[in-house]
Amino acid sequence: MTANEYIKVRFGRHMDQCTNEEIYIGLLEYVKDKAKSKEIAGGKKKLYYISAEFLIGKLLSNNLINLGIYDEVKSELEACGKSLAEIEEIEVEPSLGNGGLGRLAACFLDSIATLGLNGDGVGLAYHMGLFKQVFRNNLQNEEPNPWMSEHSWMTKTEKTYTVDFGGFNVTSRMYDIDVTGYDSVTTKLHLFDVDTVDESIIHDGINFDKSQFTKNLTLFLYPDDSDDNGRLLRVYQQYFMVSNAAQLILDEAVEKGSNLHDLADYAVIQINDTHPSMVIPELIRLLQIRGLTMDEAIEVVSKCCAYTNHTILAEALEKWPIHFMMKAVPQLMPIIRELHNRIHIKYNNPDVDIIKDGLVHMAHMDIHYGISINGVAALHTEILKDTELNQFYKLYPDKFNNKTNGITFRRWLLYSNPELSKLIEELIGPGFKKDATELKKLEQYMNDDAVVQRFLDVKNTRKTVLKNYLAKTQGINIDDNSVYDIQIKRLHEYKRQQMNALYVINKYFEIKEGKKPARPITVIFGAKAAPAYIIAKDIIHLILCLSEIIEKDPEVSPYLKVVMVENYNVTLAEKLIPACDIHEQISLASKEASGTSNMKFMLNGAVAIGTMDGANVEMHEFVGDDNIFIFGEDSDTVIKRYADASYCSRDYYEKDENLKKCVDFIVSDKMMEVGQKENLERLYNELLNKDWFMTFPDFKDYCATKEKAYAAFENRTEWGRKMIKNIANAGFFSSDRTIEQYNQDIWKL
Ligand code: 26W
Repeated sequence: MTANEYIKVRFGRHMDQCTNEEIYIGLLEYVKDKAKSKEIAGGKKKLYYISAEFLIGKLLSNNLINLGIYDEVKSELEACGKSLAEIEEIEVEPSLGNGGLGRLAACFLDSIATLGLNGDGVGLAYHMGLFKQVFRNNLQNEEPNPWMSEHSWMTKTEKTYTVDFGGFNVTSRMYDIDVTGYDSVTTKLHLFDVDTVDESIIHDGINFDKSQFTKNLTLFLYPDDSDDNGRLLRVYQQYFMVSNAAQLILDEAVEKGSNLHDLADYAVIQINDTHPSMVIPELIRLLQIRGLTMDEAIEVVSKCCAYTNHTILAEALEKWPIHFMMKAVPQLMPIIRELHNRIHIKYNNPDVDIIKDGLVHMAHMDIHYGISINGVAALHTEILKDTELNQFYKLYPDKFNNKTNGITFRRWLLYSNPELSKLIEELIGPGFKKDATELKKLEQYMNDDAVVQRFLDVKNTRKTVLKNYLAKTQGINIDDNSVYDIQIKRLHEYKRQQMNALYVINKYFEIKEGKKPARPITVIFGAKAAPAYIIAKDIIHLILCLSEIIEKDPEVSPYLKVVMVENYNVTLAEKLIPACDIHEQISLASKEASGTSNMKFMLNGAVAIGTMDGANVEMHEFVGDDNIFIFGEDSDTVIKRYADASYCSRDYYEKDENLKKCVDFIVSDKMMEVGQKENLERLYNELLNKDWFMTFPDFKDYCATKEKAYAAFENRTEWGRKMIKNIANAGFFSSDRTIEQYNQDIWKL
């Protein structure tokens, strides 16, 4: 049955007589049916990828591509005078993630299904997901972001479990989303929810009663954790997630014939950061209930679990107070104590204890009672081994391994950039769609100026697409002849959006002083700040104020524009990345575990300005000095400076006239006219007295390197060669490669 025929049966009308909403609903159901008829991945052993985030993005086009019916449906729509792009606008993006970690989980699911591996995702069905970002008076406001509706990709299942908390229990329900592999089998994303969740307890933006756990359990992703009730709710959420996962894992294993002593032959569990770590004691608890001794249960579980670390920031390594655990999940504490005691006796080393100073160190539990611990880029894994987790590395050198992140090329090339995809296919054939390393063949065209011009043409096409999209959706007008310089990622001081903003101030002064750039510059930011992260919100305020000042200044606005897109999400990323000329990967060396937008940009022919951090290091290795703009201090220098506590931002400020001028501008009269005194002064003082992520030492080199990049951009043919070099070497960063490595080294499916 074609989509057209399906819709005719469903609505009793031909497609051209249907509204866009009806067509969307029709296509959703049509695709869900098609997915159901595909073969489901099978096999004795199954991977459970447990994650608090799955930033899956819109699914209609993605599924059409993976099921091989994208062109067919697109033509059917066009024949009725409809466009797929318009229909897609009806779909609401589920915001079930913050950033990299959640998007990585989504890319991994795509690759797992595409490679035909037997692996499912397990997470939570947050009703509101992450907040929706709205700008008012140059400030971020947070609003609820509802995405569930009667017509959604989730399918209600009959599976329900009882989850016990201290003093009460809830009944969960499992919802499934089919994960369509590209020309392959399907797998599942299982999202758990409770019927008692009550959206009506939300008031004033995203506030709600944090103590009513049955009503708020799956209401929001990462509810505000600035107070104890918010933090406690996180524990409830995490336990709810893993208790459901553990019950599902045991049920499925038993169904396939496991006697539970041999669970490791049936299940392997990837713990995505520490949010699902309680799955370890929960499985041990459930196995004991099902008849295993404590010794047996610990031994079995220790063979099933693997942990991925996604950050070296100390504050993100979760440690839960014992009194939280006693309140929310008292049944786990005796088990965690037992796990702790065994380690304490065995190693007699407080550094590797699980319980310390009344806190349960989740990562420590994962490392002792798991088969593997991995970092997400080569440098990151080395830093874990050498410093952050060195004590553990000494105990278990064989457990440590690296799995450099990757991205799915289906979404980030075939779908997001069909023009580029088509050009590549014309040049090297379709093989790259299944084997990303074939992109390397593009290097043979680097000296063919006619081909180089075609890559530049594709980029220009995509720049115009972005221009039109931003005009239509956000009322923002950009000049598509300008250079697009883009930084999109969670707002965090270590990612150093503030350094980019300081550069904008520097450029503003230069233009004021008559030094005009060769071509207009459009600096684009996209970022949400965690609601309780004050300085991050101040940085957003700074950027929005700069945008307004520059826009209103006729001397500067023809040459410089600052754009902060509202409510940055996957859908916006899909438009921004193909259009980008220069992308900013300017984290303080040693702090960005990997970064994954850097890979998406590279694949789409943008050139990076970056520090030697995260996966940038590997990108640099592939493309060489001429095709990436590296600047700043290296991770050894930074780590040393933290260790000897020798950094004083004021010294840099006082010695560097230009830096001082830019920093002072934050609290200038001009800024005060459009901004809030309190926010701007707070940010100014933070930089001057702390600058914990060391923007000042890198500032000068950063400015000089940006000038170099902008100058290089003016030699269009040479720039085109850089673009091709980047695309040709992006193959390594396919998540298919990453997943193959996980499977070979850890999962062994
Ligand atoms: C306190 C709980 C917590 C802490 C950190 C929740 C969520 C986070 C982040 C959102 C974690 C995250 O997204 N990390 C990113 O993971 C990516 C995938 O591995 C990496 O590419 C990024 O470098 C890393 O910041």
